[in-house]
Amino acid sequence: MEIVMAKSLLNANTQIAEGNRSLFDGAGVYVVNLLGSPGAGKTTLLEAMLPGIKERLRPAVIEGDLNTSRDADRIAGIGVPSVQINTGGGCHLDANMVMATLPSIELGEIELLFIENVGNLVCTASFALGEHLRVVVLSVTEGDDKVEKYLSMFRKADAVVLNKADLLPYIDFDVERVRSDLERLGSQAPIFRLSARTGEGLDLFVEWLLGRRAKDHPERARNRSK
Ligand SMILES: Nc1nc2c(ncn2[C@@H]2O[C@H](COP(=O)(O)OP(=O)(O)O)[C@@H](O)[C@H]2O)c(=O)[nH]1
Ligand SMILES: [Mg+2]
Repeated sequence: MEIVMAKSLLNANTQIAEGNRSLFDGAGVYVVNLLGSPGAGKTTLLEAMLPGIKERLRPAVIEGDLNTSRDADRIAGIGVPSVQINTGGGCHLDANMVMATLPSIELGEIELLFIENVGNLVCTASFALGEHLRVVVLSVTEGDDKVEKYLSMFRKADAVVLNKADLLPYIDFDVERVRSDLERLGSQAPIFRLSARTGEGLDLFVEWLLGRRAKDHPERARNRSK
């Protein structure tokens, strides 16, 4: 019984996510679901990337959090439109929450939308939001064994950001282990080793991200880029 209910819940979510995706596609908005543990550096990564990105495209951010609007405030602080979704304790965003937020975002005015999911490597993996790309942020302080432990999350990742690379000299973290664990999963996801704090390695990731947008939406990327 529980399994049947969980399945129909996920099916309903998938349908709403497909509706969101059509809206995004119709408006020419490329959407990135940013996932990872609490404290992995998702918001810091956005703060580091967005000043450069907004010189080239019009971005916006949906921030998912259990209770506060702290992350949305941080994004607004760098002059990028941001909307907060509070899940009221729920451990993941779902497509319905994103749909309910869309009236407060001018889709016609933006080209790139980041959705920072609730910090969690488990249930966030199961709920599509209508995104084009899934990026998992794994910080080196979390340990190099996480790919094997959170298979579903990493299997669905289109890219893995290994954040806090500035701390690598101080801790035991085997980057090759992450690479080989991903390969064993059959994942094609590129790994971007970077530091959102120092900016080391950030440009490569941003260029890859904007390149994926141009590849997935060639017409719109050409017509709507400034
Ligand atoms: N040393 C270091 N600290 C970082 C880096 N990125 C984020 N942090 C710190 O990690 C903590 C959590 O970052 P935050 O962006 O709020 O994580 P989130 O919960 O994933 O959004 C903060 O204290 C950040 O300053 C990094 O690249 N290097
Ligand atoms: Mg955050």
